[in-house]
Amino acid sequence: MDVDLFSSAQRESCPEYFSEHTCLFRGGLLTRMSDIVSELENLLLSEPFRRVVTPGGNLMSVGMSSCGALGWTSDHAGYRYVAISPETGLPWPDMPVTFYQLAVYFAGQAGYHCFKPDSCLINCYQPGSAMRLHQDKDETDLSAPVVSFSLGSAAEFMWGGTERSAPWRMIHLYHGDVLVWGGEDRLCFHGIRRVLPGWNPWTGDCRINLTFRQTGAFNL
Ligand code: MD3
Ligand code: FE
Repeated sequence: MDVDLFSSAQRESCPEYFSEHTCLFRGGLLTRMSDIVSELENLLLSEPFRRVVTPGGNLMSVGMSSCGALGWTSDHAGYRYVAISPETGLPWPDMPVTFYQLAVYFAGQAGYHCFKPDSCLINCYQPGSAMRLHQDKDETDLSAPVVSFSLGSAAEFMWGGTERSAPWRMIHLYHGDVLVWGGEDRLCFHGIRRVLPGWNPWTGDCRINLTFRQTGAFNL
């Protein structure tokens, strides 16, 4: 049988493993970008990006929105998931079905077959914004993976170890990339060192990142 290893379909279905538990689907979203961006524009109308303060009192440079049953937030009292948006006083917008299906699809491709995300955090990085090295540990269910979608400007992603002081490697994340991580990598320190300058028709000069999580707050 003839197999064209260089067709885009083959490339998209071939992930790049950074470890046993973490893999990257380069350009995995490119064919679905117009659906994703129109869903995103629609939900940002009711839940626009807002900047939150850390428990230490620092205003984050990243703009945030959420959809799904729970949304991540932060204030002087701490980091947590809440069911009501502090911005609108209403439940977060529903997670668009296309988002849910794509996140479940890529989790499955990475070997995580029971992923049922109940939260999607949407981060907006303007030129100059960054996210310091941190661990994601506000979820109750740390056995579930996290799925991330990158849109727009490229970024320098720092991927460290389970100790803050461990060395980190840099991975560039580009428009359309999907990163899935779980298992023992779930508690790795990570961050965004910087967003590269650029412009594109989808996000202008920004980078938008969607992270899908199964918080463990519900039995889904
Ligand atoms: C974690 N967001 O929202 S997601 C966050 O690009 C967050 O907006 C970043 O960190 C962003 O909490 C990065 C991608 C990611 C990728 C690999 C990881 C997070 C990871 C590996 C281990 C732990
Ligand atoms: Fe994180």
